[in-house]
Amino acid sequence: MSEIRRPEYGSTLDRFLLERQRQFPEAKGEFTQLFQQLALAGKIIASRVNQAGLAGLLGHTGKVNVQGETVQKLDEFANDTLIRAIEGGGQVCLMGSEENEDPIPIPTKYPKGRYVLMFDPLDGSTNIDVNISIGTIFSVHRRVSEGGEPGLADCLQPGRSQLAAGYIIYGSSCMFVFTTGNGVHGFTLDPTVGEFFLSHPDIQMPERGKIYSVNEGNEGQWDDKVRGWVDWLKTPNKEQGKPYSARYIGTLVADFHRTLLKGGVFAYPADKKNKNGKLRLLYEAAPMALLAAQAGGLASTGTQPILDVEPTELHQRVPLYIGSKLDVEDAIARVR
Ligand code: FBP
Repeated sequence: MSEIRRPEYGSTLDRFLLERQRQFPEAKGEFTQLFQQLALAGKIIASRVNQAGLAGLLGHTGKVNVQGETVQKLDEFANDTLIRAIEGGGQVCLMGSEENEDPIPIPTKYPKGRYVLMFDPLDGSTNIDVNISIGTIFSVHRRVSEGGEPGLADCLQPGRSQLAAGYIIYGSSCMFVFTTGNGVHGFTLDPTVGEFFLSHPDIQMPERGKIYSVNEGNEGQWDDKVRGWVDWLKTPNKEQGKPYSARYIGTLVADFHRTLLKGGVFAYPADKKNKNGKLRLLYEAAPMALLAAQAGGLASTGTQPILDVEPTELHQRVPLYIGSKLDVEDAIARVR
């Protein structure tokens, strides 16, 4: 019987962050601490997601959030967990969440830091109760306002000025995937140890894929160009490696995670119902766009790079085309 090979454990998340920190002699460790708190929040949320059916955490709270969506119990739990994990650390001066209408101030009893944290506490709400992968998405900026209290302007920064972005996916395994502007790295949680270990160093997105991912149930709302582009992806063409295969999970984090590793294109176009698409710029599209760019991919609204969109509202939505560079370029050429 062949010997069971002990899994190769890469570096722990903490060790990886400390090694990165050493590359910046002026660093004070705030960034490292911020990531450690995000990881802690991720572990707590992962443990509740795993036991949701037993812990009475399935179903909704009866409340409706600023997006007009019914708030799921796990949405609320994840939101509270992130706020509590971050607010007392002293690295962040302001937060913005999908679940909160206004920016979230740091209680006066805690010190304020230099960073602004935007997050979608639990992405994929429609998949929570049916045991399909969901996730937490985050984006980190540096405070831009000087003196006094930080404000909305500190949240409304373009994607290109993100210092870091990432997500924690709660799926068949829990993974923490992020970039600090130096490549995209994936860590897998070993729940028996309670540690994230480096499992996917320096992820590179394939330049072209074979998968397209879009909610075709919205086809009736699309304009002719979007419909034409999706039909083109489905039309057999040997030279072009078509038709592409359809995959759609309905959780941005999960559809993006697959696209990051396997290539292809994910899209949530604008349509007659959602004039600006459905996904939110600051804590969904922009963080994913930074990850895509750092992994050699691309992200666009169809007319401009997501990273260049100047935000005007905390919860503004944008059309999103994201994935392999050549596939997104094909999309832009056809939907623009
Ligand atoms: P939230 O669950 O955080 O509100 O995110 C929106 C989302 O669920 C994305 O994860 C996903 O890509 C999209 O909406 C699915 O929308 P639809 O059900 O219209 O296809």
